[in-house]
Amino acid sequence: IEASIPSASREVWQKFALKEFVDKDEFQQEFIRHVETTLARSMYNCDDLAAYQAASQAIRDRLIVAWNKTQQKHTTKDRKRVYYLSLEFLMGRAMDNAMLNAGVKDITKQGVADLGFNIEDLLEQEPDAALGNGGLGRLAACFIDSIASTNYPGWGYGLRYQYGIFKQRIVDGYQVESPDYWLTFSNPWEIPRYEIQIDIMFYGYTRKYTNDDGKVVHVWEGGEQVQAVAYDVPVPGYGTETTNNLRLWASKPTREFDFEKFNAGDYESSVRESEKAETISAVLYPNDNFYSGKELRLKQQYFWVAASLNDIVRRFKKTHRPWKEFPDQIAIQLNDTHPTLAVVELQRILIDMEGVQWDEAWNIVTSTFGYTNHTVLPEALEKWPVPLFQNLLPRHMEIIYDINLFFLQQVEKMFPKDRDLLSRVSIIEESTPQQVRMAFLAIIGSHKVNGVAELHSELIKTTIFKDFVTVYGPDKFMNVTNGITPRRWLHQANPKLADLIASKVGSYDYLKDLNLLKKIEPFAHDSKFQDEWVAIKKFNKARLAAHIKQSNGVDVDVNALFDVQVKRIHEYKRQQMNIFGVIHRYLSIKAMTEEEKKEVTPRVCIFGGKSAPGYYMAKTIIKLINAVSEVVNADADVGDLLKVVFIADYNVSKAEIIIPASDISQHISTAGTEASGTSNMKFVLNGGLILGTVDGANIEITREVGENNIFLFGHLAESVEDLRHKHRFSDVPLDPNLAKVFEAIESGIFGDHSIYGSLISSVTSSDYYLVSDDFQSYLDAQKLVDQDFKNKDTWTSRSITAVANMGFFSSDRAIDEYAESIWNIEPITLD
Ligand code: NTF
Repeated sequence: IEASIPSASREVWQKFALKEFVDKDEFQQEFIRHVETTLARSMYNCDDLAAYQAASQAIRDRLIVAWNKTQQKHTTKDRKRVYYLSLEFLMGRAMDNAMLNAGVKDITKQGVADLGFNIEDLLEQEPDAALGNGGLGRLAACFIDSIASTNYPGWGYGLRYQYGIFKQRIVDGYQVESPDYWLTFSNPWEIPRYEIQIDIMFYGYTRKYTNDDGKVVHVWEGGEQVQAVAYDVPVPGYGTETTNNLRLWASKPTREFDFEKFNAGDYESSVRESEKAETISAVLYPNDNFYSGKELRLKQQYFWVAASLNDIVRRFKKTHRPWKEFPDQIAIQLNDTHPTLAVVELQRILIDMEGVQWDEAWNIVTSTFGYTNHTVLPEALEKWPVPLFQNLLPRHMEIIYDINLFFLQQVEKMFPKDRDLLSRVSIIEESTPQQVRMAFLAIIGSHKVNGVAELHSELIKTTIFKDFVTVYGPDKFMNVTNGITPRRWLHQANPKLADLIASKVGSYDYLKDLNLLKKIEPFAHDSKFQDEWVAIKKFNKARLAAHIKQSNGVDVDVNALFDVQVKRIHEYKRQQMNIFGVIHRYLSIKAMTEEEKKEVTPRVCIFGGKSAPGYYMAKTIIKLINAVSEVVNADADVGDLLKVVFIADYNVSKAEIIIPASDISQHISTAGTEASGTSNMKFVLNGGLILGTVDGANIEITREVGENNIFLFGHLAESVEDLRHKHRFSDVPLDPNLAKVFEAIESGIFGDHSIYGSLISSVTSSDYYLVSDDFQSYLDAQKLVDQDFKNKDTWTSRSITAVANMGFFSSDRAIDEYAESIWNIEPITLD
């Protein structure tokens, strides 16, 4: 308020208020101004990189004007906001998206062309903002796009990692990681807020005393201090002025860093200490669906949560409302258990700093938070050892004990003498050492818990969170099926298909109301429409083929069936089953006569994805794919009937090229293990069909597009436990086709077979992921794919019908569901 300009001076401000560029001329003016001032260059010294920077500065300015208007509006309207806390935001590139959402793509494209540049080349200059591992991080990115596009007041809070997910190279068939230092050139898409600095404390000790009013007061003192600095990333909505905020925190040394050492003349070690502060937000942990229990990770979590809550609480206090109104103004969504400390931190702020009574505070806390679970895999569930926790966050540990005590007392009252139940639902696991179960804390601290697809939301109620359904009843648990933003995953990735669809829908309105896709269904059998549809798929395949030629040196035939599996490499996602299937196909072709070969549907099997650096089995799978690729692609007997390609360094930008080019994509997790999957939705939205298991969102995709338009196979989730049990307690014979595949590997045709020993024995011994059990069913489904692909017209009509029925999978729909049933917020449109 003190910084507000007195009314007498406002006239001048208003006279020169910034305007967004509206046409090509104005864009070019801005572009040149940025080349000459921001970049201190000229027309004699402007390469693609400089041109990208100037163009993005011009677009960024535009976003900032809209951002300012939005924030002012939201502050004045003073309505409830949502804060989406996610340790990952896998944003990808910003420029194309900003142009599309702001509606300036055409003028920018023309504008740079006149100035001597090609927009495509400029877009290629931008590094991906790869601040996430996989589905969870990309979901957060789609969600903030949808929150802005549907005009909800909402912010994202995350960490500004200096190093995003590592870059992957393939050397001698193996994954090699190198750091992703994405901030080499200044990042035009962020606004540093050096004035927003928040002190964050770690370690130290707690003590309590009784104050003059006879109240017990808890204090947390001593320990290490670092500072959180805010960086704001504007998030433009599509076809609306609404531009929301993604606030990312970076850690910096506090100004008073180690004064003692400094004064004692130990300058060097004092500076070294201060540098340690920056390591907190330096690097993204590269694990997907895996918990690794590192102290620095817990530090990241607390650092981010404490900074975000301090910010949220500060904003709330400016409104001078009573504390009990906090949940009427604020909803906070926990993206997985990573931000669960926020529950404890808010309780601590309320009781220790603001003097609110425990019960009132706890009411406020639980009304504020919602928790989304994204996995049932036991190895992914966060459990922090009590000693580590206690040492880093002593006051939080005390509060957790109290939360647990009150919770267990409540359970005890409802189910007297059920000691077993008490120990099963306790936040503290009685192991050595004891562990803090973060998911349990998140459930107890939230008013709603949701899974991310129907099957998954049922599974959490009957397996990992069963006892909590007993305690709270079923209404606390719900489903919100994931979604994807059609702006990036249709218009941006596949502009030609977006245009063709618009020509039948009558406008691009379907990008805001994806159910309008239904309007193309009547054209599923229209031969002219089919021809255009096929031509676009071919164009996209040629674009990918060119990429493959450049990166892998392999020629692939665009008329072949493009079969794609791109996602993080994980045993549960079963890339091993895919490559075993490829080997089976290779052996079959090798055994064919020339006459028989004429009947084969030519295929290009495309793989991509990163393995966690410490995940031995996943790395072995990558090695096998590359070994098979080398042999198959060089085999003259096979020629164009089969090619195998591993595309290195799969990321958001590569996904935008790969996904529109698929005929078939594989989503083949062991039933019950893939919570939802979201790339399955992206592939179908781009006219590819799915080969998949009855798992995650595949089930709902089947319901929407019809079972004729998807290839399903494999055992159902309900049989998985029995099958695993059988493997443990009796000899289950190996699938005979799989046995032949293993023989081939062991014969050494793909090189040193000892490399693959553990991969094979994991199937032959326990087969936890049921590769052998599902193998025949998988081969049968593949055979059907081969046959059906020959019938071009039917295939194309299935592709069109599938796309027409994908409306449900817009992340706009998912966000509306969260807004309505968890956050209780409403859109605010700018007048
Ligand atoms: C992932 N979970 C799931 O494995 C995917 O199935 C799902 O689509 C995405 O979340 C988004 O909901 C995780 O990454 C995590 F962290 F929970 F393991």
